[in-house]
Amino acid sequence: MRLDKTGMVPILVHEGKVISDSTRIVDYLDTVFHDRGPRLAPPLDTDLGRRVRHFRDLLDVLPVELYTYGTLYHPDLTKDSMLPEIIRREGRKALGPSAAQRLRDLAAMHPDLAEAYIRKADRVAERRRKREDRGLIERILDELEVVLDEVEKELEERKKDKEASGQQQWLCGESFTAADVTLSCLLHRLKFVGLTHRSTQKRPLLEAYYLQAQQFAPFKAEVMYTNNLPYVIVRNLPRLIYKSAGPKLVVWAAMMVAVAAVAAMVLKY
Ligand SMILES: N[C@@H](CCC(=O)N[C@@H](CS)C(=O)NCC(=O)O)C(=O)O
Repeated sequence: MRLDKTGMVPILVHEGKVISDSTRIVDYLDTVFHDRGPRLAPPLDTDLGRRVRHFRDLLDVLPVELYTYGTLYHPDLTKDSMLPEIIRREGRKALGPSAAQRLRDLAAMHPDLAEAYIRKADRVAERRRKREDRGLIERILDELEVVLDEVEKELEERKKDKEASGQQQWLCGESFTAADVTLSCLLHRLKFVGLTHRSTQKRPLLEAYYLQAQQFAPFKAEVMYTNNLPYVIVRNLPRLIYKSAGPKLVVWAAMMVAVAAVAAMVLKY
């Protein structure tokens, strides 16, 4: 909330600069680290650059948050979700009226941020109404399919390019661009929430694209694990313990591990 008064994530902090919104973050990284590889957003006076802009405009505005949380309230719209029912139930609870109350409590605890917390609390009810609106969720999923149909058509062009050049292709050309950042992460999220029957399952080139993304080293390293719930929980455990029990418990746990490790070495276990 201190970093961005809208209280939305993701936020990037780099060398004291605060950048929010994933589109702006990708543009920032592309500018600052432009010498590290092909541009994520190539210049607009090239075919590649124009294509990337077109597909970013189309994909970056998709309501991913609503696909994720809307389907928590309407699980029958999903198939083979990777979210167990207990997590869905807890998710619905966490997003309910208690969320607004928590934000109001935080407003009271942090007077300097009170206005931002109250504004966010006011948004909670509106967002809940949207998530519960089955007609709306069905409509945005239908709209998603229209966009994915256009993506599938574009991938047909890339397939021809690949046949002609023998080079591996992404959505807009040979390099992995900002449009691919959005598309690969979107497909991964749709898989997580159980929406492959509306995306990759009925579009063979999109399916092949998703498989290719999963083999792509940066995706493998940074994104792949996000769908692995047990791993995500274990990875976040120290932070969760720290948040709920404070630093003391973490220090104690670290000391116990250190003592156990020394004992194991001494006793040659
Ligand atoms: N277009 C934004 C969307 C970000 C977004 O939807 N963030 C959600 C992630 S769950 C969020 O922070 N929601 C909290 C809120 O709306 O208060 C982006 O790509 O950065």
